[in-house]
Amino acid sequence: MSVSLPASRANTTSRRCSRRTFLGFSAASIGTASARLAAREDSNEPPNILLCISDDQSWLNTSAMGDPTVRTPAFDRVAEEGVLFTNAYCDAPTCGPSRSAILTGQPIWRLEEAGNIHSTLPSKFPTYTELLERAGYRIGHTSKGWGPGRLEPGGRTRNPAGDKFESFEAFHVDQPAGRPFCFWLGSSDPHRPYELGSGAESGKDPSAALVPPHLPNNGVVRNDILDYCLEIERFDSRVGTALALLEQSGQLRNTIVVVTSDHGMPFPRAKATLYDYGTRVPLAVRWPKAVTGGRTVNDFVSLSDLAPTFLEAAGQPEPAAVTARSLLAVVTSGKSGRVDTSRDAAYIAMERHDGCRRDGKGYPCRAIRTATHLYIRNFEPARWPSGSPDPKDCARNIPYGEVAPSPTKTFMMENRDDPSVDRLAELAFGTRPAHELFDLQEDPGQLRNIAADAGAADTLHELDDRLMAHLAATKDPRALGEPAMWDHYPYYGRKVNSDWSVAPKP
Ligand SMILES: [Ca+2]
Repeated sequence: MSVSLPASRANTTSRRCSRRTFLGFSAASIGTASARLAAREDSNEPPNILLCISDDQSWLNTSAMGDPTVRTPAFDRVAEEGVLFTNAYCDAPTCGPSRSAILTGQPIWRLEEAGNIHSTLPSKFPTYTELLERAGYRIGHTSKGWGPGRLEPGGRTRNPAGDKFESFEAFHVDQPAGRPFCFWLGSSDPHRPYELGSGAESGKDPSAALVPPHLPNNGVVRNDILDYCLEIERFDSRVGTALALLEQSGQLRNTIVVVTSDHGMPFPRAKATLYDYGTRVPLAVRWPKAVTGGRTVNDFVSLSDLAPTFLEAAGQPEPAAVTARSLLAVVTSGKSGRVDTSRDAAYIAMERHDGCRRDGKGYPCRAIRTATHLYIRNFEPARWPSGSPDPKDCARNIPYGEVAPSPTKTFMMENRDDPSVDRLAELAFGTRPAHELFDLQEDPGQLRNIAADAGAADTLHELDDRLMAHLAATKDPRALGEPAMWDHYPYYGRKVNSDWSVAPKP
C-alpha cells in the first residue's frame, strides 16, 4: 500500500478502502514493465479523472448552450463528444459549501460547518479525492480548490482537492505511467472583480448580451455581462490546454473529463440565491472509452452526484454517508433526453453566505426544482435575503452584502426609484416570504411568486411535502426540528467591519 493512514482516519474509512478494494497499482508497482503494460489499453485500467470547475458561471453562458457572446470551444468539445446535461444544479449557490458538497457527495445540511462559506470542511467527512488517493490515484489541484475557508480548524493540513500545482501541465509533467490521476482544474474565473469594459474592448457586441429577465436591460448591465463572459473564455482556454495535453499523451480516451461551475453568475438575484441563475450550472462529461458522445440529457442532477460517479468509475465503493447518486449509469447508457425518470428534481440549500447580518446570521433556505416548478422554503423570512441594508452590518460597508459589488448592483441601488428598475431592485434586495413558488411554464424567469395564489395551493403543498420529506430522510436539522448551528459556527473570512461578529453557540 502506498499510503499509510493515521488510525483515526483509517477507522472512519476502513469499510471502503481495504486492501481488497485497492485498485492494484501503487508506487512500488510502477516500473518499466507496468508502464509498458499500461501503454496497452487494458479494459480494466481505471480512468483518469479531470474535473474542470469554473467559479460563478450560469448554465446558459457557453456557446454549446447558445450564448452568442461567449466562445467556449473546450466546453463545446466535451459536450459534443460526450454528454451535455441541461438540468444540472449546484447543491448550494455559494463557493465553499458547493465545493464541499462536490467533494463529499453530500448536501450541505449534512456537512455541519461546511454548510457555511469562509468556514472549514471537517476531516470526518471523506472526500472522493482522498478516497481515490488511498486507492492508488495521484491527486492534485490548481487555482481554486476547496475554499474559501480555513482547513486547520477542520483537522486538515492540505486542500481536500489535492496537492496544489501551478497548472495542470505542472502536475501532468511528473505523472508516472501506469498510475491513474485525479485532478481538480480550478479557476477563479468568472468570479468578480472584472476589468471594466474588457468584454466590449475584446470585440464583443453589447447588444447581443444575454440579459436575464430579472436584471435591467441597459448598457451598464450588458457591458457587465460581457466582462463576465470574457472571464469564462479564459477558463475555457485552460480547459482546452488540458485537453490538448491529454490528447498528445494518449490519455484522453480513458480520462473522465467533467466541465462545470460551482454555482451561477455573480449578479443580483443570481449567486447566493436559490433561483436558476444562482443554482443552474453548465455540465458536460466526456469519457470516450465508456461513454457514447453526441448526447444531451435532461435528467435532474446535482453536482454532489459527481463524487459517487467518480468512485464508481474507479471501482471504489462509496462511503455509507454519501446520499448523492452516481451518474455512471446515465452517462454510459448511450441514451439522450430523460434517461432515468427517477431523476426528476434537484434539491438546493443555503445557510450563511457572507458576513453581512448581525450576530453572524445567515439566510437559511431550501428548494426543490422540478421540470415545471421551483419551490423555495425560507426558514427566516424576517431576515434580509441579500444582506442587511444597513452599511454598518456589511463587509466594506456596502449594503446587501450577499450580492457581490458590481456595476449592475450599483446601478440598481442608485436607480431604485426609477419605475423601470424598482420592481427588479425589490426582487433583488427586498425581503421574501416563507414560501416562494414559481410556475416555470408561465414564468421561466421566476419573477412572480404564486405561493399565495389559491389555484396553486395543491402544487405548493405537494412540493412542500416532497421537499421536507427529502430533507428529513437525509437528516437536515432544519426539517427535523433539531438545533441548527449554522448561525453560530465561526466565520474565517476577512472581517472588514469591526462591528460584525458571530454569536457564540447557545
Ligand atoms: Ca463560486
